Amino acid sequence: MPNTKKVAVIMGSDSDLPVLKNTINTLKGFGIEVETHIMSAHRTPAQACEFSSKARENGFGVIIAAAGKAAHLAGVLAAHTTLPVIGIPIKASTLDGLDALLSTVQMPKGIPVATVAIDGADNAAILAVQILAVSDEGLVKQLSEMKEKMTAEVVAKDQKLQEELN
Ligand code: RP5
Repeated sequence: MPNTKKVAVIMGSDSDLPVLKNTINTLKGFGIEVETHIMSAHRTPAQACEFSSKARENGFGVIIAAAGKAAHLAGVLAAHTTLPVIGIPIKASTLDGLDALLSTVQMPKGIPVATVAIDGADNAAILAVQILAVSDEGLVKQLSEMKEKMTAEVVAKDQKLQEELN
């Protein structure tokens, strides 16, 4: 059955957008419908909770949440939904994103957040596609093609290296 679910891309601030553009573009490359919002766990907590509480009935399959510093956005969204939530810790402070990584990944038992690398915009999108692909063979095909392309690129780079060195 083809995927009809949307992916929500939520960021804590417009300053996160440069990183999130990769997430949005990668999702769109797979033909996924994306809805993007700025919502903050701290500055607009009511809006964030309202969005997450209604996300499933509003047709979303996955929520991606990106935030920097004391990054509570992904956790707060996860607290209000049964949808899978993917967290992207953003490098936005003098601590180089380690603050956001720990805030996002160290969730208490019962409220998981699937946390990708600091600024891991592409992997967040690919993981969301893999979740939706559980019930969509078209997405499975696209993911397989992406992996085959990556493999071919690395093999070509290795061949070039051998030619240069030998
Ligand atoms: C976080 O604080 C945001 O997600 C952003 O990464 C960081 C800085 O936000 P601004 O001060 O640039 O709005 O909540």
